[in-house]
Amino acid sequence: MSKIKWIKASQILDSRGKPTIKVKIELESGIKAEASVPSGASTGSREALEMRDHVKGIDRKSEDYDGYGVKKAVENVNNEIAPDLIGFIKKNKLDVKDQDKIDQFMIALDGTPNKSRLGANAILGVSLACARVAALENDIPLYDYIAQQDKAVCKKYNRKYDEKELSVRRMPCPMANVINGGSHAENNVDMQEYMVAPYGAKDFHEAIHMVFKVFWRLKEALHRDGHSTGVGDEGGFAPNLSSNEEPLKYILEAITEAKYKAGEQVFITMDPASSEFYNQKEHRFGNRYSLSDQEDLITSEKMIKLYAQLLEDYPEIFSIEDGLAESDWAGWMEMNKQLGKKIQLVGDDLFVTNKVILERGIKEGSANAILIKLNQIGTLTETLETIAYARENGYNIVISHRSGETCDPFIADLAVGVNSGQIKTGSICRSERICKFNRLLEIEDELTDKFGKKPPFGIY
Ligand code: 2PG
Ligand code: MG
Repeated sequence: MSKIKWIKASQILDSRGKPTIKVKIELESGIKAEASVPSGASTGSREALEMRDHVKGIDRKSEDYDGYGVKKAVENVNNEIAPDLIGFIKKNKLDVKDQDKIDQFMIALDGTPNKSRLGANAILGVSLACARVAALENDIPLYDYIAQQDKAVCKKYNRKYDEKELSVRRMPCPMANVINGGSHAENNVDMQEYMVAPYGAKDFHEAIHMVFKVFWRLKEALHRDGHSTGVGDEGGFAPNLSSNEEPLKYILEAITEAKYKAGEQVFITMDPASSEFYNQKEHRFGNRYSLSDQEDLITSEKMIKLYAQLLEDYPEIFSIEDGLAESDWAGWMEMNKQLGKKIQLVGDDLFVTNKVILERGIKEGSANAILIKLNQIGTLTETLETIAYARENGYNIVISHRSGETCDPFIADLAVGVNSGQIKTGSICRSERICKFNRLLEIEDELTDKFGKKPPFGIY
């Protein structure tokens, strides 16, 4: 394995037109790779720090890119991380496939608990570029390289590793976000994501075809009723609707029109992203959630009741993510007690891909699944550590994009590499979402050619 020749970061734009980081890397063998970092809008407050150039106290509009620039993070890669990491690798006779040591070095170099000195975006760009170039140098697909790293992480941290299941690559079922609301769209729907998930598909190709059918039948239904079919940040439609329940009616209609059995072949999943409509300061007897179709602010108990009612009315709902806010730990415990046996309850803002925070959730019985976003924690190794811990504790894993994306399909390989069984990467619209689906279609073909049969699909 050859040594790293150079690492170089630059500022590019994400799918919202806001700056983000791209990192390029070249090995002495001449092999090159690159990785780009995504960015969230409804971010959890405990996420690792995404470094932006905004100077506190200065009017944003007077700054380059309204203060959203990532030049400081780029400089941190080019002036500090790159030279120091290359020196560290040389000195310790390591090479680029020592992912764990590379990531641990950057964590120590940063020296803060949330990567706030160098920026999680700077560190993650380097971490992912190293993984990709190491896979290329080894001449193996990125998903196989990630699977090797997964196994190594399990060994290092003494986590359970199911050889039989994890040595065979599995395709994830997509959760496709066909109606966007909340902070991902300019409409009046409070809840952020209404998704379709074809868990009943036999393989990934069929799953995408099912999503296609439902997406287009949905567009026709919305158009028929005079609703806008313009799309939101993640490529789902973003119409103004009369309630937070109406998207479910439309999706159900679209599934039926597409000639699929809802709740058997195609399911509904939701991400209300409720931290976004949770009022930290409001007290009034614990009434803190504000939904525009409710008369007043409501309590966690009332929120749970609303979900329980939705599940009665729409038994096709398979999964709810961030049904309660990131700080509402007591509410989560109660929600999991009441609903956790019936559906998948996914912690996103609640856990922020952080193993230490997940430990609390597991102790308290907060949820039964975790959303995994690389940039919430900031290195590949830490992400794999959280996945291994979640898996060992019987949690379902959902690999996720961010609402601000690039055309880097890294998460497609990550989902296959760790056999997550599920991936959330937007609707089948907008290239930054489609490129992940296209990569997964390609991976399924590759695995089918290699083994002479389709790989397993979905949750195991
Ligand atoms: C979420 C994500 C991705 P964001 O809440 O799950 O859909 O949104 O990247 O804006 O945090
Ligand atoms: Mg979420």
